[in-house]
Amino acid sequence: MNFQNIKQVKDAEAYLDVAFRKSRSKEQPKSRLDKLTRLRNAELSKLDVFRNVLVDSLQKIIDDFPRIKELPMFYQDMMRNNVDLDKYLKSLSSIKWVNDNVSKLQKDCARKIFKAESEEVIRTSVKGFQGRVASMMKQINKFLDFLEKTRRIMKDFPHIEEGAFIVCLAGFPNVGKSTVLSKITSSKPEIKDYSFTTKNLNSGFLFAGLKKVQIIDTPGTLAREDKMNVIEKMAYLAIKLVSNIVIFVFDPTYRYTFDDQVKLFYYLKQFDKETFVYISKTDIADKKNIDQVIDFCTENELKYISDVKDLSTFIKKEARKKRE
Ligand SMILES: Nc1nc2c(ncn2[C@@H]2O[C@H](COP(=O)(O)OP(=O)(O)OP(=O)(O)O)[C@@H](O)[C@H]2O)c(=O)[nH]1
Ligand SMILES: [Mg+2]
Repeated sequence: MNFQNIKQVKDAEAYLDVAFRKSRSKEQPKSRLDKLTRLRNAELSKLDVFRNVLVDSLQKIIDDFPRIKELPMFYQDMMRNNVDLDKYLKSLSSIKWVNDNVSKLQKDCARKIFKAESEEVIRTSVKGFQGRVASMMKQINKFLDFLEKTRRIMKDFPHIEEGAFIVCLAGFPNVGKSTVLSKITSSKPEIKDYSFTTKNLNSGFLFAGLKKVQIIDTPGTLAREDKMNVIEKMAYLAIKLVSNIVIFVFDPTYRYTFDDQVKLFYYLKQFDKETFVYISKTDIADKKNIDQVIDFCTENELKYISDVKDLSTFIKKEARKKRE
């Protein structure tokens, strides 16, 4: 899925401006018809262009935004997690409402123009039509604005590569997940020495032979089910719905305690994914802390790795295994 192709949603005035401009610039063929007939023809064709331009651009918005139920489960949950879905549906149906009405009003107006026996009737009919359309567009401005905000959220949803072997990096904030991603793929995530640097799902790729491997760097989470925020939920969705394996990044410098990290490790077990431990920051951590993490892994028969090159090799091996 790639939501980056959804076009920017503009405000009501912008759509009206384009429709007016294009209808005004519609050239009228020279003719020897009388003045009233010429005006009638001119207004009818302008009306047509106006309707077509407006309805087409609004329809593009409706077509661009996906129907939730048609999305893969991961994106359905991402939408539920990040977007007010009632308002989303209401926004799209309000645009459809305008489109249906513009077409209806245009037909009514065209009928009046056909029958009109004076220039004044033609002009007032057109004005009345334009006034109604402008007022409907004004009514949906808040929905257009909402959809534009939604588009900006959706465009940051990660693209999940179909058929790829998906690895999620999980763990507490600041443990070094994004650092791992930057070292084993060409991705350049933001890396900072404070917690909650990553606020979205970053991802990068590597190859295990011909098999594509997608590494997803999730935001740090805190193993607190009751107070989970939207960003933490996003991390869990990726683990639960798209990952083949999880690499739990364990930080032995203990900015977050050993016990807390173990608690999170067990919390992630609920997603029932094969989980391996990567011990980060072995260059600066106390040896006794590193040993404590190693002991924990050994006691629980967990595969652990503490060198980033070994991690990359291990992931490739797992990806190849899944293909067989
Ligand atoms: N010395 C050393 N520092 C590291 C290592 N891995 C990460 N760091 C540092 O730890 C800090 C946090 O690293 P990040 O990779 O941003 O951590 P994160 O887990 O992605 O953090 P969040 O996005 O907040 O969850 C940064 O200052 C990194 O430079 C490591 O192996 N050795
Ligand atoms: Mg990060």
